[in-house]
Amino acid sequence: MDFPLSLVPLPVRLELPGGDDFVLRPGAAITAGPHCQVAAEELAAILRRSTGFDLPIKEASSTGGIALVVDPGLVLEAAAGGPTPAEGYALTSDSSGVVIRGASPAGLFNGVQTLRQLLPADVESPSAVQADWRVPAVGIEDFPRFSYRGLMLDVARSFLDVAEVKRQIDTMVQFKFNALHLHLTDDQAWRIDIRNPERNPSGLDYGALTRLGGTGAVDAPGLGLGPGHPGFYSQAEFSEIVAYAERRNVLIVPEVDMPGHVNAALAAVPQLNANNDAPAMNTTGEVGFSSLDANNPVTYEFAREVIHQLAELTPGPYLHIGGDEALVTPHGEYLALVSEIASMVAEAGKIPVGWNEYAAARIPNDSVIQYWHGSTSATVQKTSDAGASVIMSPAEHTYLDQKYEPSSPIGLSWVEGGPFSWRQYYAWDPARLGVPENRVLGLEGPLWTETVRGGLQADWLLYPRALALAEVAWTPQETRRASALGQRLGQLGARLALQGVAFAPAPDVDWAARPTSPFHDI
Ligand code: TNX
Repeated sequence: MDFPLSLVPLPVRLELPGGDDFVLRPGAAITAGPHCQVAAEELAAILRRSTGFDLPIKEASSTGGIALVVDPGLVLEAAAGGPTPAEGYALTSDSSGVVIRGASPAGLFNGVQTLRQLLPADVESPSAVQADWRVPAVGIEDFPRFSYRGLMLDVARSFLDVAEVKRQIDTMVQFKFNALHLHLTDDQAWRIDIRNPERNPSGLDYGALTRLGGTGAVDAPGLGLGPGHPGFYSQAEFSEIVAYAERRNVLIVPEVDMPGHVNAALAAVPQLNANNDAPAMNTTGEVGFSSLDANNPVTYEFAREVIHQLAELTPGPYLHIGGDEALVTPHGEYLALVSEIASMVAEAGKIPVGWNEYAAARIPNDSVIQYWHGSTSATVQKTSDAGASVIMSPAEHTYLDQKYEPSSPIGLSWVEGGPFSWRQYYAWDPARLGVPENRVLGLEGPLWTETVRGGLQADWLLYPRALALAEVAWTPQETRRASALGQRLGQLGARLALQGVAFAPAPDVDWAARPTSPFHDI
């Protein structure tokens, strides 16, 4: 039986009772109970496109179709003894129909993604095709190991527009990722519109952040690539991304990187500099050369305004303030700046997130530390003394910007032990480095874009490695096997290719189909 071969992440419990398959036929309906409308519409949109069936969404129960239920009292035997899995679901199918019960709308949405993968790969076809729309008889109980399962897009070094970000969301959600961190600012550029506020004591022109800062992008001719893409999100566009993500159970975590990685802000807002002496925009790939000034009152006025506007645009609980690689910020000033900025985040009603360097500063007790590199001691200490939690992004297991092999046309290679195939991103446990499992919120795979030009090249570095990460974040550690994942990746290739995802066909996987390469212009 080869059907479970398309399931990524692998469910916690999968039973094959052996009865007849369910076959989806032209007259079938989707039955949606209370709180099921969004999942029903998402499922219907995919199924209608590829099957050509009408698939009306009905309230009353009918037979011979797909029934969706949200049941907050859902009991999963497979979760006995553990916490109530809010994102959990149960899926059963037999010849009479498919029933998906979610413990919440998010759980139901996850179950719908599993149903997609139980159907033939043609279900991902962009237009109607003839196929035998068969779902094997299964009993699935499923829930995530970690509640935070994220990817990061660095839209600062090279911009991805709203349509490209939405496409990335569409791709990631089928693997049950539920967080998208947007790295909105860096030395090279500033990508989020900040309005000039009514109360503006120093008369700063925030509009210049995007008017000038939005034109920047990385341009490192040494890499043999063209320049990065310029651009920025208006506040309305950012809200459009947030709403699109929210509907699909994805939390947007916006990042404004401070106090380092700020050259674009320094270039746009002269008052942030001593003697108003603004630097020129800088498009090199250098890191660690810029800093906000801890002794300049404008720094705090600026940071507060940016954080408050971003907090208003963000319904989710987290606001990421960077804190990495502030190599020219004197350490005492770094600690003072980060403490102050983190408390501004709390004052704006959000939980601060920062790269692990920031764990050395005084930060609110419920802060989140994103571990990427270097010493773990401050991170471990904050989780044990203060109750902080950790998002694991150890570079050697999650950095999606790294090359696959020395000959990869794009990707960086600074991380020790690289280059890295999907296997390396599968062979680790996020409960590590002395952080207890209950302090690990989850994991995130960052895609830095020094070498990435557009969404299809992003796909190439992300997939298949992000699939390994999706399973690390979801599936119990003891049931994961690399050889079994390799087989499932091969099957998933057919789906990704139909979706137009330009994944990298790893040589150690037997791919059912391959996409078009995104490198014709390199
Ligand atoms: C380090 S990871 C950085 C980024 C670079 C990345 C390239 C981190 C918190 N900072 O500024 O883009 O390496 O891999």
